[in-house]
Amino acid sequence: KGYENEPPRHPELKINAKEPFNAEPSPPALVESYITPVEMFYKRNHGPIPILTDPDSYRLEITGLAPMTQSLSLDEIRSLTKHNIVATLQCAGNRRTAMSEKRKVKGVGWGMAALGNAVWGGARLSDVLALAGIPSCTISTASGGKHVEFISVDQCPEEKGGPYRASIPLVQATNPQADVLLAYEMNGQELNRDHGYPLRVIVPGVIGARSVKWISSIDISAIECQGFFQQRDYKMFPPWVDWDNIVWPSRRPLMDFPVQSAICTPSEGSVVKDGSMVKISGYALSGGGRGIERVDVSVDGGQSWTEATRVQNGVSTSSNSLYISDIDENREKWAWVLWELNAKLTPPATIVAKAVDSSANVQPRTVEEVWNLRGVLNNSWHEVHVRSES
Ligand code: MTE
Ligand code: MO
Repeated sequence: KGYENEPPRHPELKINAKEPFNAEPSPPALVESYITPVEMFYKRNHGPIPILTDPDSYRLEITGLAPMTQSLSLDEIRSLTKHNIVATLQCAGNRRTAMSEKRKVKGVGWGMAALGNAVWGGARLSDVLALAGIPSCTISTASGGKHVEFISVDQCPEEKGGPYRASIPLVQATNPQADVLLAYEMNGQELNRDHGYPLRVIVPGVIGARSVKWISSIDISAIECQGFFQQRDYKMFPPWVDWDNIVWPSRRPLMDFPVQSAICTPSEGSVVKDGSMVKISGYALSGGGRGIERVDVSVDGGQSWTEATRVQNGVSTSSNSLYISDIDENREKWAWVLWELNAKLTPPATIVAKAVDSSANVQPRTVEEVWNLRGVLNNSWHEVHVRSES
């Protein structure tokens, strides 16, 4: 079935599906460092990990409605200006299990750790597309190309259309400020097989599904990608749409993710001493380059709120500082915020967190408001319940 050559993985990852391999770290481990170590980074796959072990024979083809076609070697891509962008990749299915607990949804179950923050090193997609004769900030090419489709080599199940692919608008792909990368490094190391070796796309601020791994070609097209994951998945439907009345073309593919936050410590169901001070910590992020304005935390189920403190505002306190110093300007734009609050708890208590982004978007209060049959974009207020001893 093609799963004989999977790479080794960290034993502490929680496995949500084995074949294809889908796993996430524990919430406390996730917030231990601002930059997520590669081995603790969530892994989300739709098929076996392809074997692309010969970097010398690798070629990235650029085809379609571009002034010129291209066939680029890894060395040619590496010879372009290298950019280091700190960006949080988040799966649209993050927190799906909690949505499914309210009403069953379809898809691999995920806790709250289907995301990670890494330093991605690579060439700007806009620089690569310039080699095919497409200038910066192009809405349409002369021959009518308006979308950039990324095509991979991994074999997804037949009914899901073979090799994984996805597209983004050409204007975003060619906008240097959108920071779309063709990455060959993750946290200063060569990209590993799980995360897309030798080359992957990183579309900052957008659901993980568009950041195609193991990319083999780029097609400039008049229409958006017609593949399964763009047209029949990763779309958001209202709560009243179910499998018997779904009309896929009625909704657009998901792109920017919404404002999100979660409590990573203490863990759900923890025992705490009455009146003790407890450190509450978690993450917050928003899509589209919108930063986090504020994170509010409540220890009385949402009746009163206190603003949490940002603990690592992009300046790492750990050994990551080496490559942090190398990061391009405006480095907070695409990255999460880690936050904490010391609070006195009187169990039983319900801890709640909600974030506000720089456009004043706030998380919705309940899962019901955002429930959808595919279980995507659960960004409802996150709750953790703590209890007293005995
Ligand atoms: N690219 C390919 N080729 N195949 C895939 O299955 N999964 C996508 C995206 N790119 C996928 C892919 C999804 S849904 C997500 S969330 C991210 O990769 C996960 O990236 P990661 O495994 O590096 O965390
Ligand atoms: Mo995803």
